[in-house]
Amino acid sequence: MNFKQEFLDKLLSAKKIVFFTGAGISAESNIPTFRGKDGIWNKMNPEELASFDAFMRNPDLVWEWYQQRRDIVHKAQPNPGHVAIAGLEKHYDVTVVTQNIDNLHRRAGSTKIFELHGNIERNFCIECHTFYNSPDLETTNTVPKCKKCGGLVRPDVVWFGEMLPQDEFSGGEKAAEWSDICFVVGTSAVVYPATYIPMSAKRGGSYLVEVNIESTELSSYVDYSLFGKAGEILPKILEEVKKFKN
Ligand code: BV8
Ligand code: ZN
Repeated sequence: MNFKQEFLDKLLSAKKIVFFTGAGISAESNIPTFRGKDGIWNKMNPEELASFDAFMRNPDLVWEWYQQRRDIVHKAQPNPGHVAIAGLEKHYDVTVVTQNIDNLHRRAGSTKIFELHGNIERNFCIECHTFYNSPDLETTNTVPKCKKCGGLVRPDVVWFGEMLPQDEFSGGEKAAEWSDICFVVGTSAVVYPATYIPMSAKRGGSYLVEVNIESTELSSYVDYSLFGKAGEILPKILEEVKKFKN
């Protein structure tokens, strides 16, 4: 793959790099995306399941949907895209700001991660906020009850209409603002306020690089678009870096 010289120059001089990622980076780990042709939301619209109202209306249905997704995540492995991002930590100050709840960046070895939309492996009681990691819950398909107070236990993910965890969002935003390069990988860039992150990077003077199999809402806004699979492109970027950084 031949990268344009301007990008290679940026890679050479950069110190801080941010990866803003979405479901597309986990597609090659066989985790379905949200809005793609195989998207999980093609079969239903997100507000139907990924909202507190939906959970209160039908807790067993929403819990079962997350249980199914957790099973997929447990079978999934980090792919070369996740691994390349972790590998770049040897050469740069790398921060991952992800919309994904699948824990694959952490499992790939990334150490600085802001999870804007929570993590499917964590759950909490809606009454007393006791936290439960998935393995501590008997994995039934009916919503678990809190061992302390009997309240309903929900996934620790950000549903539509819910605030993002403030520390995660502001931490990700600050990393983006101070970054030299901000990669936008595998996201349709339609969900807010998450999509403000790459915009903060641009405002902070960062060089914006999009990695996606197709153009998105952000494509006209980035400095450089790399069309292709994240699992193929990101390892090639790591190879380039190794040429001049070793
Ligand atoms: C908020 C966690 C307000 C749960 C998710 C009506 C009511 C309430 C709010 C709204 C509303 N209308 C609009 C809003 C705002 C709403 C929003 O942005 N809606 C969108 C749909 C318009 N936002 C919210 O509700 C947020 N909260 O606004 O609160 C508020 C304010 C103050 C006080 C109180 C409240 C909360 C948003 C978070 C929702 N939770 N997930 C769960 O996962 O179940 S969002 C969900 O979408 C995932 O997190 C996902 O990551 C995210 C974004 O999707 P993508 O990651 O981009 O995935 P997608 O499938 O779309 O795209 C995949 C891309 O990858 C594609 O571009 C594809 O081409 C590419 N690709 C595919 N394969 C590859 C690839 N690229 C590279 N390589 C490949 N191999
Ligand atoms: Zn409780």
